[in-house]
Amino acid sequence: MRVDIISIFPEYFAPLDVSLMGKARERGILDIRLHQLRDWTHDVHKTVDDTPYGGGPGMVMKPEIWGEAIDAVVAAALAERGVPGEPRMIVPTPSGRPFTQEVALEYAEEPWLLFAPARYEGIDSRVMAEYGSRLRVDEVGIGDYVLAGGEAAVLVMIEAVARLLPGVLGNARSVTDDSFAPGVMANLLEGPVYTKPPVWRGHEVPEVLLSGHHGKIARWRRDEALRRTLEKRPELASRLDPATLDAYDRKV
Ligand code: 6GU
Repeated sequence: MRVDIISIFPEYFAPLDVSLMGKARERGILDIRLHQLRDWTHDVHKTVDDTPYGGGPGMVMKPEIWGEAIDAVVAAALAERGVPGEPRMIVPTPSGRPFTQEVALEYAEEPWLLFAPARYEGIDSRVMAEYGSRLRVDEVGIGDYVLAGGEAAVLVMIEAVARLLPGVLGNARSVTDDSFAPGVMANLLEGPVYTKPPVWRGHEVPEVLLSGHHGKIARWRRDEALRRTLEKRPELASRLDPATLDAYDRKV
C-alpha cells in the first residue's frame, strides 16, 4: 500500500519506523512518503494559514498551498511506476465521519491513501470541494474529543489499517478475533486474556482455560465478552443479535 502524508509536521510521523509498521515498511508492504506542506509556500515566512472569513477565533489553512501540494504529490506518485489510479484522500477532522474498524477494513483494500492532516481550525473547505470532484475524499474523525491537529489521528488510522494488510501480523486469526472485527465480533468487546503462570500474586487463571475443553472455553469467552460489553459499552450490547452469540460458540 502506498501512503502519502502532507503535513507541516512530517517529523511527527517518526513512530511509523517502529515495531509492526517499521517492519511492514522494511518488507515493502507499506510505502509511506512524508511531505512538508511548507515546501509549497511562496513567501519567505512559509505562511500556511490566514484569518477566517466571517471572523472568529483561530486561523484557517490556505487553499492555494494545499492545492499545489496535493497536485504535486499526486503527479509525482503517478510519474513513478507502480502507483495505481488515484488516491483515496483522507482529511482528519473531529467533525468528520467516525473512524471505525469497518472504515479501517475499507481503507485496507485501497492501494493508495493520501492523508491531509490540518493544524489550526482546519483547511479552507474549498479544498475538500475541489478534490471531492476529482478524487474520493473522506473527512474522518477518530473520536469525540478535539486534538491539537490531525497528525495523531493519521498515526491512529495508519496503525489500524496497516495491521490488516496481509503479511503484517504474524497470526491472521488476530485480525478476525479482534473486538469489532466483522461477523462474530461486531459489537462485542474481547474478554480478558491470561498467560503463565497459573497463579500470580494469588490471582488464579480461570479454571476453564486450563481444562483443554474447547467447547467450554469458547462458551466462557463468549460469556466474558458479553459481560464486558454490557458493562463498558451498553450501547454496543443493544445492537447484538442472538445469532452473533451463537456463532461465537462455534468459533473456538
Ligand atoms: Cl481527525 N482531528 C482533530 N484535530 N481532532 C480530532 C480528530 C481529528 N478526531 C477526533 N478529534
